[in-house]
Amino acid sequence: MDILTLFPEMFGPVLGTSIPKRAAEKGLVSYHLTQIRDFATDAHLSVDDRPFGGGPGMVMMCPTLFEAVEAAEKQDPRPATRVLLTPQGRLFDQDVAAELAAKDRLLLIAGHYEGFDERIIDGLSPMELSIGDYVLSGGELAAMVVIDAVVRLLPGALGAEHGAADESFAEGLLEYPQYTRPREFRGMSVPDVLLSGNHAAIAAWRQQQREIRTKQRRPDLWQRYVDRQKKL
Ligand code: 6GU
Repeated sequence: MDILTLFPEMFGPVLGTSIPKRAAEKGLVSYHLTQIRDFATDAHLSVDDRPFGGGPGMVMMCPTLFEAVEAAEKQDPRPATRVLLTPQGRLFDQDVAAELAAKDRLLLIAGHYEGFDERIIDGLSPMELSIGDYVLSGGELAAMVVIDAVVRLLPGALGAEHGAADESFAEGLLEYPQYTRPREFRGMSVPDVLLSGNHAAIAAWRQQQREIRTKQRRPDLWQRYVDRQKKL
């Protein structure tokens, strides 16, 4: 997996912790960071400039980014699926994560500043992804969100006891409430059914809780779930 960024130092702690770190240690993925500024072509090492036509902010320039992408892609003969992080992109969700997890090789481009010269989109034809309807200072955090969600779907990334298949969103429903010791805490107790040892009753309760929660909290997900069930 290639990551092109002006702030490679932001990625170290995330890729070096927890599941992303373990996945790399297991050889399921490797991370190659490219500093976009290393490919600046002018004396000032410019990566961005003022927008033609005026307006606020700075725009990521074509030459540096094209050079960086081409240099990174040359390091590996497999063609890369290019992903550009931008609030203009398709909304990232679990389905997109699964789609990306199935790709041979990913190349993520995290920009900073107001935006990208449109010829970056036209010339590199990346998949454009947004992680939600809010504004971040740059694509770096978004790239890390995408990496984490994708890497944990790689076969073997999670322990055998914990598959990614039966998680929230995999089936389109939110998770059921969880409890652990102690049975009684500050006057709050654990639902009796979970202590009953009746596995069928527990499964039924959990499914009911998932449905109630999804209906109440995420009517959008509930509608999609109902529509999917109808088709099956
Ligand atoms: Cl991908 N980039 C930026 N800059 N802001 C965002 C985003 C991406 N997704 C949501 N907000």
